[in-house]
Amino acid sequence: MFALSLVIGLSLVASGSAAPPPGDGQFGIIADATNAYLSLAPTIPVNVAGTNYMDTQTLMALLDDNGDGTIGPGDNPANDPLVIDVRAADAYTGTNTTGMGAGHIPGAIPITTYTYKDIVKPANLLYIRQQLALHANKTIVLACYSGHTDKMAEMALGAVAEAGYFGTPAPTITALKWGNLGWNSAAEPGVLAEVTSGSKDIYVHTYGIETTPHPLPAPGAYPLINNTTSTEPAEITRVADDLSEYASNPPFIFPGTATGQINDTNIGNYTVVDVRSSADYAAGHITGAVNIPYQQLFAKDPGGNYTNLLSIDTSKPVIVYANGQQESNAAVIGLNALGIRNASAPTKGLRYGLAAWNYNYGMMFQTAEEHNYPIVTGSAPGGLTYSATCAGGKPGLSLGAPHVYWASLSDYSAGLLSVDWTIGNTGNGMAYDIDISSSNNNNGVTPATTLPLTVANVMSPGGSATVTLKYNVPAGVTWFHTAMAGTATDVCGSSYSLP
Ligand SMILES: [Ca+2]
Ligand SMILES: [Ca+2]
Repeated sequence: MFALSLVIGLSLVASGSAAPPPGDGQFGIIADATNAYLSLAPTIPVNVAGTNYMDTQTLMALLDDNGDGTIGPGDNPANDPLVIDVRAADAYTGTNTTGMGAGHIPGAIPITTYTYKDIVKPANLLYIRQQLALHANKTIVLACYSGHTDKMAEMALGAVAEAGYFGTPAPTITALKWGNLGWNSAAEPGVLAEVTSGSKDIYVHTYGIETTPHPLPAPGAYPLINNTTSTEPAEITRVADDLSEYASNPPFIFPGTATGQINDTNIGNYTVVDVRSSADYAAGHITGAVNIPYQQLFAKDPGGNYTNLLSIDTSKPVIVYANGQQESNAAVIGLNALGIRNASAPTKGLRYGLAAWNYNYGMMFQTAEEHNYPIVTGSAPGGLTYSATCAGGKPGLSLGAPHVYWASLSDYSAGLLSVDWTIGNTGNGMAYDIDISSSNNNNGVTPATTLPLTVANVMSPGGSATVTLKYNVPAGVTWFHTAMAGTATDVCGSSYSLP
């Protein structure tokens, strides 16, 4: 809890000031955070080249330090990363009855809403901060079914982290290669079964490939990104990526001839972006596709402009593809977050990548690196406990001089007083989830605004946010004393109170 109080004199009467114009610069903030995250991604020399993965053997070695094949007694928790399972609840608990999940990696936590799409919602981020605080190894490994949807969660969380959400240094954020399928085939037998059985044919085509290069068109205008009035880079990025997780769902479009699918004859209705390397593009690409390698998508040109992003023709629906689907799943999060999409259709990836478009040109459905590492069932993380000390900086909340006014003649007649409060973070650590929970006043004044009232989801040191509270002021009252109480959390996920 924090408590803030001031005396309000009603002699001060003024009109409300307009909010500052939002939106300027939000594009650059989101693009830079996304690019910063992609620039961290190590190269892994397999069919997910250029994307950021931890393979299952590496994770097993971290969890099973003594190499006895089990995870628990005798192993050292100090180097364990925070594993976040982003599958549905029944896959995590092992109660799924249709064969899409038999349990989870020991120690892995579920996010509270059990969907990768909600990874950057405040409630999940609080849980992640609390859990990360317990881990000495500040590495987050996201794990889904088969290593596809976790790439969407990874891009969103990674960009938010690079925008400063967790403070400095940002935690390392990666995804588990092949997800729970690679960890234990019993944990997710569905995905590869559908492509290694007779149903494989419905995913594999021999649609057109060409080697003719297509230059990028002239760059278009910057989309206006105006999702939040916050000036915090972490919050601007968080809101954009949170919206994109839903706008992009599902993140792919199937090749095929059914309604809503793409094929040889209708591909010209789309802007197709090949995000593989220039060498891969030169060797053969989808007819009409332009080429922007994945890790250059969000980069500035030497002149400081986002030429690659703006060169994507959004007058038609945009399709992004690579050899597999991992890169496109990640890319669509960043592209839709930035408004790089057709006005009536979100940007999508190609389901299973080039391999599904033309089997001869992709690297499709090769035997996954499957293991039978231990899994556990039930709703608990699996018996592993962590107890590192979180040593992040602490926020310090302050109350700025209020702006007091009657917002309208009708408010004046009703005795409804408006007060703009500016709440700042004067500490040396990030503040989160800042709410005003109650307002206590004398002279018969009561709060008219419903409390709790959210002040901000994220506030960096030196940052501030303004909220308006309205008060019922009885006739004849010329001054009153007001005290507010509120709550906030810190980078460790602990509740914070002012001294
Ligand atoms: Ca360990
Ligand atoms: Ca062991």
